[in-house]
Amino acid sequence: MRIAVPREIKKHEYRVAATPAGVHELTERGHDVFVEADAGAGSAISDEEYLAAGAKVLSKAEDVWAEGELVLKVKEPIEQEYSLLQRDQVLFTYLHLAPNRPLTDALINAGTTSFAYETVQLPSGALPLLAPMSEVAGRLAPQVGSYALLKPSGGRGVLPGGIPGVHPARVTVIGGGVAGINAARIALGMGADVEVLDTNVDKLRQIDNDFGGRIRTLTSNALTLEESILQADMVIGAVLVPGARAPKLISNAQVARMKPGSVLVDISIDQGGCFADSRPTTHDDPTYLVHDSVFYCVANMPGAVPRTSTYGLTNVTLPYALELAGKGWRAAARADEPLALGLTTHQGALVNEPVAIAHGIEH
Ligand code: PYR
Repeated sequence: MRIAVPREIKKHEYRVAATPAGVHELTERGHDVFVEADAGAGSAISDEEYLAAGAKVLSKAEDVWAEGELVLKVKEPIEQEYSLLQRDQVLFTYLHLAPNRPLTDALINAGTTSFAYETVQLPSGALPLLAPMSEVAGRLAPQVGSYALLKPSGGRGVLPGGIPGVHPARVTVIGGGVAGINAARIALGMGADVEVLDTNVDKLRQIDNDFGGRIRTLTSNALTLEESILQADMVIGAVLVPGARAPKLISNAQVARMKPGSVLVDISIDQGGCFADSRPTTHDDPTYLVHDSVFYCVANMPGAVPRTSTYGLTNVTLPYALELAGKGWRAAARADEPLALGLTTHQGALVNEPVAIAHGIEH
């Protein structure tokens, strides 16, 4: 099969969808791999490494896309890429369509067969192609949140770990999934006073066990959540309903009552965000004020640590890419139910239920 790996062009997106080792695996199995020049540069991978692994390196994005029976990407296509989508093409990437009607329409109109990384789901409910990026975003959240907490950044001027004799920062993590646990772990490591809320008591039990009670756990409901965020210096939103829009858990009126200079980091922003006032931002202008609180809503947080993220992501996507390339998408999806759950659009139809519901489209 002919496989295309374009360079990512979303703002400050430096990841790439295949490493030289991945290209080597694909070419060893007889596939032709076309990588756009400089696609790996942001992740410190050179064109020479791809060439040595058996790829053909092409300089123009249009030529790379045109070659691809299977296109491997990291981020959802942005507007400039809509015209490159083809009917007889399988696109394998993050899509996050629930909050993105223009891309949903572009995929439907182009007739592209698309599989979304974020809805590939194991019978346990785990999301194997989202997990490593949830780990990255979760671990990064207290780091960027701490920077936003600095007074010169507009924050409250609180050191996460405090010092002897002075309180540490209070950090509320909403959601005890992969992103939430990783956020809590790093916030705890910084010395903060950390509380995790989730509606699933089993998850809270696990966190309590894993951290020996050093992270407080609370069953989430509207009142408990409000009490927690009103005490917090930093709130990290890490809630996810696979494929669907994130629920809005903190209102504008509640933000008005939060501590001045408090920081809210919305890891759920790719799925529309879990705070009422969240709107996507970029790495070069990551924050904005709502009342006196600082919102951080960068939609591709892992893009800031591309070397780690590229390897973390491709470790888990490669086995699926090998299946898609080796068997063709129909046979691969028939043989692998988790992969089948990633199928999102096909020949002008939207086949993912949560996305269809989010847009009120028949499926
Ligand atoms: C990202 O890592 O950017 C996702 O979209 C999950």
